[in-house]
Amino acid sequence: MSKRALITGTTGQDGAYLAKFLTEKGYEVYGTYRRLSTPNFWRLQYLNIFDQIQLIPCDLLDSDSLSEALKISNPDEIYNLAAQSFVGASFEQPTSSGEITGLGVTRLLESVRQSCPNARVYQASTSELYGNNIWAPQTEVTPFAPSSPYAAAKLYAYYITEIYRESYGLFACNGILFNHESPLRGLEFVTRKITNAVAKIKLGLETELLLGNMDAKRDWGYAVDFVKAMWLMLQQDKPMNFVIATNEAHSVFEFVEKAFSHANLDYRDFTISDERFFRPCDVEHLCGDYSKAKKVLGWEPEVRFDELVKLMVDTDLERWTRAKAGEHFPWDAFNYPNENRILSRTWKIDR
Ligand code: NAP
Ligand code: F7E
Repeated sequence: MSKRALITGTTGQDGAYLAKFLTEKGYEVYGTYRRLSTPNFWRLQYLNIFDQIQLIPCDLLDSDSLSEALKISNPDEIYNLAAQSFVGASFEQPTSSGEITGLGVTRLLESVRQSCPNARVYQASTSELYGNNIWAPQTEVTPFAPSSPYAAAKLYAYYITEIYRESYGLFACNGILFNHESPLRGLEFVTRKITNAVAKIKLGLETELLLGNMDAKRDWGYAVDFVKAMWLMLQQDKPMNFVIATNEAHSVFEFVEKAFSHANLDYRDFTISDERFFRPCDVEHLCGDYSKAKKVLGWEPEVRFDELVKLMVDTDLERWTRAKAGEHFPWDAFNYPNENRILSRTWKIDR
């Protein structure tokens, strides 16, 4: 009999790639989605797996819907990927970010404890937990020092996962994943914001790219590599936490330079620093040591920084070329508003 997996947040970047990965492994895949005024299944459609996933309406704010999702799916494995995942937005909506990204995990774990305590749980933890601490590269034992409402909510989620493991014997793992990107990344995150802008500029559809802190360094990997590590964690004999990273840090500036130069453009002609895109508090340098994952899971990243930048630029160029030619296909950028028109209290305008 095939294994059953429940993915919360299957409409997001990782949820879509993980759903594809598990479907290919022969799993029966159930995915939760939120009721929105406009449906958001483009990633599942883009990967051509929409028809292979059983969709369940569910919200991390709503315990009943979580219990129902567990009852319907009766899962062997649960991947909790749902979250308000954008650090910038967590400064604008600190309370709801805490409710969803922090307390939402308790709602899920409590439902698991009550209705399917033998299911294995993956919790999407993050390198943002390390914040601006002084130790690098970061490992599973590096102290945490969160620097945003998002990171504080994820810290709570990390510890409640530990507590349910220790107190009730749940098989629950924290995957401490460093930034991972792809052509399915949301447009508000810096990598995709850059590659989408490069493609538009190259095709004459845009003239500038406004950015905030370009000195920040991140350890950027490829989402397709990273979802495999989530699955590996749940195949072990006992539940453990793992850092998943590439052990290379690059600045936003380096990403910009490489993305423009891949399209034969000079970033200096188009890139503008804009106060509005600086965060009230930013994490300056993250770099992960994935030795434990390599040793225990046999996991290593396959796609590195240069290849990642190129594949993201190439995909956005191809999409805008197809869109210009009048083609319709599942995609997000066509409807995305110009970010410059968004007003936010975290943006430093005339204060
Ligand atoms: P993402 O693209 O933003 O996807 C987040 C998912 O959560 C979406 O499906 C979203 O649904 C869903 N969601 C949001 N609020 C919800 C709620 N109240 N109830 C139920 N579902 C809700 O994020 P991602 O990049 O795939 O990341 C997956 C997880 O890994 C997140 O928990 C994130 O915090 C964590 N993480 C990500 C990274 C990274 O670099 N990508 C690194 C470390 C950890 P809608 O589509 O309806 O919005
Ligand atoms: O920012 C700087 C920004 O929003 C990266 C999430 O998946 O990874 C992600 O969080 C850096 C920051 O990702 C702009 O200030 C400059 O220093 O792409 P980001 P993030 O904040 O690292 C972690 C691991 C997660 O867990 C999260 O869920 O880029 N930056 N200028 C900018 N960032 C954005 N978004 N937009 C700019 O214009």
